[in-house]
Amino acid sequence: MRDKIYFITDAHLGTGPDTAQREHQLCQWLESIRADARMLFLLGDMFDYWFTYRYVVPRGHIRLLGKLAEMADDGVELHYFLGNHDMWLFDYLTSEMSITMHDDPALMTIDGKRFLIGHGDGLGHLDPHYDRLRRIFRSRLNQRLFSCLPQWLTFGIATGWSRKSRSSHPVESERYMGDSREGIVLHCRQQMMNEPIDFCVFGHRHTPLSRIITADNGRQSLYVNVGDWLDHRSYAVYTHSDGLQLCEWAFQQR
Ligand SMILES: [Mn+2]
Repeated sequence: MRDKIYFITDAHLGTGPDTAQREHQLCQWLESIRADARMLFLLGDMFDYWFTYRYVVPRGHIRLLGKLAEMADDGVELHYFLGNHDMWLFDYLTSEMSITMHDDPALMTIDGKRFLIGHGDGLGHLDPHYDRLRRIFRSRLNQRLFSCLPQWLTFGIATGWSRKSRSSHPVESERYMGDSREGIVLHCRQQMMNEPIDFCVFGHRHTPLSRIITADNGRQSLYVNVGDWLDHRSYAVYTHSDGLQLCEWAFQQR
């Protein structure tokens, strides 16, 4: 029966020596949920870099794309929240496999529960430098200009940038810094002031986490960070009977 809602995030396909293996395992996991998935939420940065041009798309990732297309054809409702590495997907996944794209976090009612779902970058406005960068990257005019540059150049810039941003991230950023210092949690707690939210589900932090968060007005919500498919092979699943569970995929061939 199709009654489960799955969340997956941050596979960063295209980077690291094990990228082909990660993609293969991701496809195995997708195959394992295919029969009981009602909805699948991809929370962003599934690709380490992507830019959809008007007539061409980047090489690679065809197994994942094929599997997602199969699932869409099976009737699974697919949603993609743009990450900071793949915000230039534009309408590609929508036109190929009817995936609903989300530029920003969204509040959705599923099974009578209120879900706040998103990737998670730039939330809480803790870093003005990043806010500026995000505006530049998301500007339609800049995107149009970027698409006019030769592709060998733009892919060189983007993959170099991506490698640099990863190596400059200190290990401490893995640690949970507390409810008032995590941008995503700050954002969730602000939203909870406006209305009750049952579940906040995000990615971007690369650290699986499930904890109750409390807004200043006393409202509580379950915050789940789905982790990543880079180091953790973690995912989240919601069912009516068990609520929202954070899981790690155990597979034989690892
Ligand atoms: Mn991210």
